[in-house]
Amino acid sequence: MKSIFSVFFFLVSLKAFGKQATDWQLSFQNPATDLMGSVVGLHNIILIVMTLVTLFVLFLLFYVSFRFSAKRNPIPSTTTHNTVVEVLWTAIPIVILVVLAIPSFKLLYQQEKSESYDMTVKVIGHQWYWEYEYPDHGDFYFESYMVQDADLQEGDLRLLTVDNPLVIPANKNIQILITAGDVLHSWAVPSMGLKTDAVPGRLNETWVNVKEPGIYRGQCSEICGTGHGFMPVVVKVLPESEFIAWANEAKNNYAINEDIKTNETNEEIIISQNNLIKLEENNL
Ligand SMILES: [Cu+2]
Repeated sequence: MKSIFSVFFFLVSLKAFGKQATDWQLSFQNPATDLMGSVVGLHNIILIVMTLVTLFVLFLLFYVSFRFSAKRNPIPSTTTHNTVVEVLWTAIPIVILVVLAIPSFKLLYQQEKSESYDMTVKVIGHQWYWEYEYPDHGDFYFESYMVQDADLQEGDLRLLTVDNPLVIPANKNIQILITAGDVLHSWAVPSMGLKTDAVPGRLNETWVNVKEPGIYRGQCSEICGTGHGFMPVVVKVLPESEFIAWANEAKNNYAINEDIKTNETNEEIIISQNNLIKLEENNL
């Protein structure tokens, strides 16, 4: 028995490592945001309530099977109604549901919006990669593809590594706008408590404030075709100063929508993979 407990605690302690799913992980990943802390808190409350309810019902089942078996209760009662008991078994579950609904709705609203935002990023799901836009930092955008098995470097996580992660600063309220270019996707990072559907033609909103810099991982969580399992989400959280440096560099490295606007002759359009396409003037 003791060894079972020690294995259990070893497995529980494993989840303290990393900001992604780990082997033999039990329960949630460590919360990276206050929001995820609240999600775990609500989960724990509901788990306790439902365990108590289940145990109570189980006890009743065993009790009636024992107490009112044919052997112990040869002449059954013919009672069919009991108003007090019927009111109780209707009212008590309603009270339990209302009590659970209050923190649950509070959390739903909290997940949807923050009071103020320091910056916005836009996430667009495609078959089968993510696209990230930075409207507040020069309106550049780039695409985030999974790194194929053959190209993985030492230490890279298979199916959870991308060429260009989403980069955001730590300890900032970041508005995340989510949509899709083709079919339904869902942008999910478990340790941040985020899972928002990416719906074509609709702009969904969520937000995040990550406390610690690091690499956080998630996956597309809405089945979107054959590549569904191959479009991981990787979020790199940097201290603010490093983020600003990154954004300045990224503005030059990645496609710059501004160029399209400011280029009067429209001779060059930079596409997202940094290839220059020369377009004939009469084609435009
Ligand atoms: Cu998808």
